[in-house]
Amino acid sequence: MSEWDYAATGYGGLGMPESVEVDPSILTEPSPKILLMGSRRSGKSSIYRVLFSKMSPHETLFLDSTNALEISRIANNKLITFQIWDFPGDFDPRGEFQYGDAVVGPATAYEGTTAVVICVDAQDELEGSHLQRIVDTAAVASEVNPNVQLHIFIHKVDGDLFPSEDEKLETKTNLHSLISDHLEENNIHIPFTYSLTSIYDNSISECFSKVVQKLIPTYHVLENLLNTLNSNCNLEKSFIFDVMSKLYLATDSSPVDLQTHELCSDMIDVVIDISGNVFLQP
Ligand SMILES: Nc1nc2c(ncn2[C@@H]2O[C@H](COP(=O)(O)OP(=O)(O)O)[C@@H](O)[C@H]2O)c(=O)[nH]1
Ligand SMILES: [Mg+2]
Repeated sequence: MSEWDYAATGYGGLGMPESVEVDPSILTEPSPKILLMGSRRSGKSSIYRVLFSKMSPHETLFLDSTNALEISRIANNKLITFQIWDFPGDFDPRGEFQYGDAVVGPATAYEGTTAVVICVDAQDELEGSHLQRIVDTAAVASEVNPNVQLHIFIHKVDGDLFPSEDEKLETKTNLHSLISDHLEENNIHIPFTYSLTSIYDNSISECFSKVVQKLIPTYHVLENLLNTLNSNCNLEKSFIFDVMSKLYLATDSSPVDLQTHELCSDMIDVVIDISGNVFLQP
């Protein structure tokens, strides 16, 4: 299999088995990690499966809950090479946990190039215990690794509860101040990014792209190259996409609007469909 082939191990690519195989050798690999944390049913596994195993959003309704840590390798190309750690909801961020026969502690989880994505269910009340878990995660992650990147996904901003952008922005403002006040009270001064996400639209792909971009050491070089490309070729906007996951790895320095991103994403599907048909012709 070439480095450009889809290779999310544990799934063996585009299949949808029930669980991801345990492979303790993954713990010693130096690749960057994205840790998916957050309360039970907040949507962590759905995000992973929609983005990386091509599960349709509606199929996630039938996902079993995750009982133990699941780690998958994503290795689509040289820039998109990382591990995704999908945690069970009741995980204690300060404690040790079992991965196969290995016991993994915070030092292993948060060390190296690591992004922590904490999912918060926007359709549910944020309970005190969940708020405390966010604070504990931030505290222990930054103790172990001051360079850890922390992201809050205010997730499930779709359906009847969010008929317009106004409701989404109001929820974001409320949760942002609730979480940052709580961090402040606990003397934790670490920057978080806050994003509004849903698996039912392009927002999850857009926001996850930004998480991945921060793990790419050459991101600013790519950004500058795209700026030069735009001015030399008179382009309005340019992206570098990973075709398999449809995440964008880089874009020029002008702001991204969701519609342009969505259009590019749809065009990738068209190109894949057409090229599939062309190459399948005898
Ligand atoms: N409305 C809505 N439901 C979602 C979204 N993401 C996940 N879900 C649902 O949330 C439930 C729990 O998802 P799951 O991924 O198992 O949560 P986990 O326990 O955090 O891994 C499932 O029924 C999903 O269909 C979303 O963006 N919007
Ligand atoms: Mg899960």
